[in-house]
Amino acid sequence: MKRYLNSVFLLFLAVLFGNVVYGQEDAGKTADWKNLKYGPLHSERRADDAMEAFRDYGFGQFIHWGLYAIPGNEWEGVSARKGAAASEWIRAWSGPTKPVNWTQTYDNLYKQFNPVDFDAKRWARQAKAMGARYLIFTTKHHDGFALWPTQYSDYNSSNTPFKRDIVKEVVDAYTAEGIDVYLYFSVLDWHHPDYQSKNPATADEEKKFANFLNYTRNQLLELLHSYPQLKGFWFDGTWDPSWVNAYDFTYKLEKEMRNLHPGLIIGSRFRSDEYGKRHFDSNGQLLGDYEQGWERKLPADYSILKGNDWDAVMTIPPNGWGYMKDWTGLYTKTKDDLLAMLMRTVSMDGNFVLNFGPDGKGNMHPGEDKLAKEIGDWMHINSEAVYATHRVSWPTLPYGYLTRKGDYIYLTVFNRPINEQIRLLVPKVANERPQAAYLLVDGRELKLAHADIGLDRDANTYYDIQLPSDFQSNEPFVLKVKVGLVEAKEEKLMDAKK
Ligand code: FHN
Repeated sequence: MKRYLNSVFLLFLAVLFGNVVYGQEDAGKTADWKNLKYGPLHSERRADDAMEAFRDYGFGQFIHWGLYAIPGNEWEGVSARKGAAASEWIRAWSGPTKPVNWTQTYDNLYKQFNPVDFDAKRWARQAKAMGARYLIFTTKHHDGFALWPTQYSDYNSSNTPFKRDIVKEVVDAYTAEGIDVYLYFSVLDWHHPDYQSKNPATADEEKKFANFLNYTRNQLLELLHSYPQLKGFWFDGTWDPSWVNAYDFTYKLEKEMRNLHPGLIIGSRFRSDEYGKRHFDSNGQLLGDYEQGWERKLPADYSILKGNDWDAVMTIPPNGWGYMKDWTGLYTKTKDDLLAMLMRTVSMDGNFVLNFGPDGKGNMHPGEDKLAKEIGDWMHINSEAVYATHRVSWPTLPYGYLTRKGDYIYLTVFNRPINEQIRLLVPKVANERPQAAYLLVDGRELKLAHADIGLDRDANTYYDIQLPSDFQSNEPFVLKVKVGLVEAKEEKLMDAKK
């Protein structure tokens, strides 16, 4: 009898433990894919034109603009660096440096919002010259201030001295330049009275948060209706328990938006599954069309990405997406830093998105103008190695990054070898081999030799490209290699018997 009671008790513990862990954390135990009600809306990798265009961008521009541009990460000579997590978080300034009545001051900034230098066409021309193929633009950041005349909140650009519909001017100007537009939308909304971070716990909280969810849906459908040129949403501020637990609502809203706007592209930040999993559901499936997990950092290697589409969004200062007036004392990335990040990203089938934070008058930071020019000059010569290229399944090389388009493989060289010889590692199992090599910048053909070195047990065979001594460059340069089906078997000297 005692043994029977023991086994019942143990079974009870197992059930209790299983429910607690599985139900709340599902730590270690993953849901059965077939049983997930709120997993991905599509399990297949999208192959439609809109998604193929997304994969071909390579390089994009992010713009964070809003009321936070007015202070520019400081106020009346006091820097917010020690008090705000980032320049666009300045409303949440805290600690000893926080100005008196700061939140009230911030919430009245809209009364002085009048970016008289704002010219979306000028921004779009600059982005075009820089080589950006798409734009992610902030319609509303965490402070809840909308840059379009939304009918669902008075806290918007039409109720400022500026009055204009900024989102429309940006969408129109960039679209006219042939740059696709994605709209950034923060779910997190510090201004809306019914927003709450924690999961609603009372009937009143549930009623209020339901009202907030409805407001969010209304604004998103309004954006889809008002700016039909948009290609996708870039969601943010979706980490709070209140939104994470609204998985039934967000699942249905994603479905509704996709039905209203065929081809719409939504990343992995929008919603969670019913176990609170974000970006990837409880079975490791990507939630959304591409992974939005890389912000101010890049994956160490391709395997981490599991073959998913992805983007990497990057600030020029270490952090801070909104305008920062003062860059002194900060390491701000150079053109070569950013080009290395760009080529590393596209070599792993991602899109690299560089952030700009215009000031309160509508001008880019001078440091941003300088980088836009420098990057644009480089892209003007080398963008063939970026646009519509994809990952090469050859071993990575110490010299730089490999990308591929059709029968050409590009090597963007950042580390020029002392011996002036670039050695390509070509997997022996590959059915194609290098046939010719060129210097992209001037098209000259380079000496290419198959370095067939005897009894190597290597999985790869080697091809050497000789760099011309009369070609010197103080910036990254691109080698363009024609590849073709494996050449006829070369006459091999008889190897000495083993
Ligand atoms: O909190 C935001 C932040 O302000 C900024 O918008 C970045 C951009 O990707 N997203 C959030 C931080 O992950």
